Amino acid sequence: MKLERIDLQRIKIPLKAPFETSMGVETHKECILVRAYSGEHVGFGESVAMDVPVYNEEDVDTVWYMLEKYLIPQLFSREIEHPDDVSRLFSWMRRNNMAKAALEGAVWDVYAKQQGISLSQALGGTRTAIDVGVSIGIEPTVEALLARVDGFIRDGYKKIKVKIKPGFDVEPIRAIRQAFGPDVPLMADANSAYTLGDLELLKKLDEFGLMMIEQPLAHDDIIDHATLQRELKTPICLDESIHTVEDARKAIELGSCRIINIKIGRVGGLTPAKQIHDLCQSRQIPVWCGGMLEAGVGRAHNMAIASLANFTIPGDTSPSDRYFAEDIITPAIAFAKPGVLHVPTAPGIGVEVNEAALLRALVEHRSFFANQQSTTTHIPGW
Ligand code: OSB
Ligand code: MG
Repeated sequence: MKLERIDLQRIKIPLKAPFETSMGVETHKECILVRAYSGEHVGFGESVAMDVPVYNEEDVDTVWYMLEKYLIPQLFSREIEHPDDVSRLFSWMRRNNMAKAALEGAVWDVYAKQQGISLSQALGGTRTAIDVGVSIGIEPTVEALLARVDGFIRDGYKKIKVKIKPGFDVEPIRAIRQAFGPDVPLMADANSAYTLGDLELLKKLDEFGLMMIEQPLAHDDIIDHATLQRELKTPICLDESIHTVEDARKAIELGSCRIINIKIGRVGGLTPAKQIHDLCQSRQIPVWCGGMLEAGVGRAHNMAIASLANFTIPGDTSPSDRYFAEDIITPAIAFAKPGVLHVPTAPGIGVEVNEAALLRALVEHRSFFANQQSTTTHIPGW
């Protein structure tokens, strides 16, 4: 496969409502769309880095920089046989997984379009429909949170995830259980807000029968999580701590978690995401697809990976209208029936970019051409 041109488009769209976590508050979705041109086909990718580096080390500008300086020139320098080659090609670069994933995802899409198959099929997905949950940010009051939960339960979401932080944890979880009963599939995500010093408090959450607690401890920890998991009945799910298939293997072997949240961007692309899925499947660790408040292109990629067999837990990949008044794809991603999305079957990501909506969101655009390489960047080993 030869790529002739790559476009980067920085976009910014308002969120319907602010999204607060223990890391901060988001009011807009800002990201980079990638278009990869090969022959008559165009593949799309979307970077999931946030506007500030609070979730991982990347932000929107570092993604642009890494793409422009290293990753695009390197992709132009080689003909690739298969999208699996891309993450291998980029493996010399430490981290910057979201930058790598944005470009790798666009190559996967163009590859699937060339083959005339859906991205789900190209990845070996077996599900035609996926169950989805919702991730609810920290609300100003417990009452406001209960109103949100009520609405999402009525909408049919298959998993309710609530963000917690010190001072907003046991009380809101207890209130949800009291209001909606023990059967609501409920979990909490702490985004690394606690330490082992909070053990007694975290143990209190055991009484609420949560599906799991996501990333309670430090973003770079798997040791203390293993200690904590031994003390808790509630399964721990790791998010921030898992960047590679090796991270996943070590966390599983240490007993740091019983579930893994897979985010394509966090792990550097669809190929590594699939590898982590396969490892977890072989170790009987269920996985689910996390979210980064993606716009439609990233959301379509998430649906494709979530169609793999071991994605047995509903993911955070809610429909477009949970986040945006206007998404940048058409048709917007919507429930086929309450709590269920149909995996697109058209070639590639199976959704079209709504160019008019994209122009309304566009902040910056740049095209790179394979035959106009001016860079002399030295890439080790290349
Ligand atoms: O920890 O899963 C997380 C959003 C941004 C950064 C980190 C996380 C999240 C979410 C939102 O929980 C998931 C979504 O609805 O996309
Ligand atoms: Mg999380």
